[in-house]
Amino acid sequence: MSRILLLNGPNLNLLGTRQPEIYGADTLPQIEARCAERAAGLGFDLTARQSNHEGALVDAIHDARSDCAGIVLNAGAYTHTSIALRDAIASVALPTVEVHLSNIHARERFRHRSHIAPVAIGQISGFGPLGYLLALDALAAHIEGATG
Ligand code: CA2
Repeated sequence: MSRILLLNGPNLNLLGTRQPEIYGADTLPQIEARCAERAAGLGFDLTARQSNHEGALVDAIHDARSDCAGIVLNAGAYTHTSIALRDAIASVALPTVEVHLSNIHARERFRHRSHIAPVAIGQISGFGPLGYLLALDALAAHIEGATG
């Protein structure tokens, strides 16, 4: 079975503990479990990883080359700062869907710019944890050739 990498960046391990009005009440393990179920329904295995460290996220993206058909990525604040993550996505050339729990375009100006967006096949932002499931649907459809 093909595999998808679900990769979450800095501070997302704290989901469900603070700022539920922005990021929702679900914990990351709950989100990961729901994503694994959704992926299985779509015919994919799921590897879920999270790190607070930029280099570890780059390594996870590189590792995905060996066994993954695509990536769902919430790079957290690195979205707005990291050329290294952008380059990693571009270099592995795996279809990547960018996800944000909050609507980054409706928040502070510094969150409006994404370095990931130009190398992603699309961005889902503002739908809370549902966004991860929508991203899996979109990525599976893309991998199966149903979309551009
Ligand atoms: O909306 C998103 O998913 C973000 O990627 C979340 C990042 C933020 O820097 C991006 O601009 C948008 C921050 C994640 C912080 O996660 C927390 C979780 C629990 C409590 C506090 C922060």
